[in-house]
Amino acid sequence: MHRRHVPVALAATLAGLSVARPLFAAPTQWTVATGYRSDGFHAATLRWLGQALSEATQGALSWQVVADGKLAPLAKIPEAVTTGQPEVGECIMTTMAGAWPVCGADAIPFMTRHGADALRLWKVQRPVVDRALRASGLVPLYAVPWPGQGLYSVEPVRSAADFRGRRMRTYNPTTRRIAEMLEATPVEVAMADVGKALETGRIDSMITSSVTGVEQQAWRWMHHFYDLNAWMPKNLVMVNAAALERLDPKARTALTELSAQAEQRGWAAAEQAALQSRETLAKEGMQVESTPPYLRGTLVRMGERFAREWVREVGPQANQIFIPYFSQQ
Ligand code: PCA
Repeated sequence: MHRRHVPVALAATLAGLSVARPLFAAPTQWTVATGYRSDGFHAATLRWLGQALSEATQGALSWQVVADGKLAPLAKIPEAVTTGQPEVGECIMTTMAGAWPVCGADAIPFMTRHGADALRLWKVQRPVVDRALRASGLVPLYAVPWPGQGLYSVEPVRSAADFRGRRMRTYNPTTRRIAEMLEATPVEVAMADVGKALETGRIDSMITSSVTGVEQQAWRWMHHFYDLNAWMPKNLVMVNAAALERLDPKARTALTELSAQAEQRGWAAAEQAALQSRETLAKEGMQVESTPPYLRGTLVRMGERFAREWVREVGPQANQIFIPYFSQQ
C-alpha cells in the first residue's frame, strides 16, 4: 500500500469502528449542587436520578451530588448553574423568586392545601417557569415539594399578638414578611444552622416542615408544633442549557424521561417523609396541634394580600398560573 493511502485506510477503519461503538459518545461527568442535606429525601432523589442515568446511558452520563451547600450557598446555586459550574443545581423556588418573580407562587400562604393541590400548581407553573428560566440559560428538569409548612414555637401561640417581640427564624422573603407582619423580629438562618440558632436562643419560633423539624431535632428546644400546612414550597432541579445542548441526543432524551420519573418518586418520598416526621415529632414529646383559629384568620388574610402583591409584581404571567389553577379546582 502506498504511504499516502494509509491515513485514508485508517480513516475508513475508524469510521467502521464508530458504527460498532456503543450507543453514546464519550462519558460526561456532571456535578450537581444542592444547598440541602445529603441525608434528606431531596438529595436521595438526585442520587437516584444520577444512578438511573448512568445505567440508561451505559455510563455515558453520570453525576456526582455535592450537598450541604458545599459547592455554593443555596441562594447562589441557580446563578452558578447559569455559568455551567456546576452543570446541575437544586434550589428552593421561593428563594429564586428574587431573580425570577414567576417562581414566587410557591409561597403564597394557603394557596395549596395538600399534595394534589401542589402538584396541580406545579403543572400550571411549569411552562411559565420554564420560559423564564430558559431566557437565563437554565432548563428546569423537575421539582419536588417540601411537606406543608408548620409553625414551631417555644411558647404556646393562640393569635398573631403572641408573636410580638419574638425572634422568628426566616428562610426566604415570604417568611421574613410574615415575621414582620406578626411584629416578630425576623432572623435569617440557613437550614443547616437552625439547631445552633435554637441552642443559642437566637430564635424562639420558626415556620418550616415537619421534616426539617425532625432533622434539626426541634423538640430539644421547642414543644409546640402547629400543623398550619400553609404552603408546600418546591425545590427545583435545573440544568445549564448549553451543557444540555452539548449532550448526545440519546443521553438528553434519557435525562428528560428519567427526570419525569425522579419527580414522581420525589413527590411520593415527600408524602412519606411528611407522615413519618409528624409521627416522630409527637413521639419525641412535641405537642402537634392544628392551627389556632385566630392565627389562621390572620394568615389567610396575609395569603390573600401576598397573592395580590404577587400578581402586581409579576403581571400577566401570574394570571397564566392563577387562572388555570383556580379554574381546575
Ligand atoms: N425546609 C427548608 C425549606 C422548607 C422546608 O421545609 C428550610 O427550613 O429551610
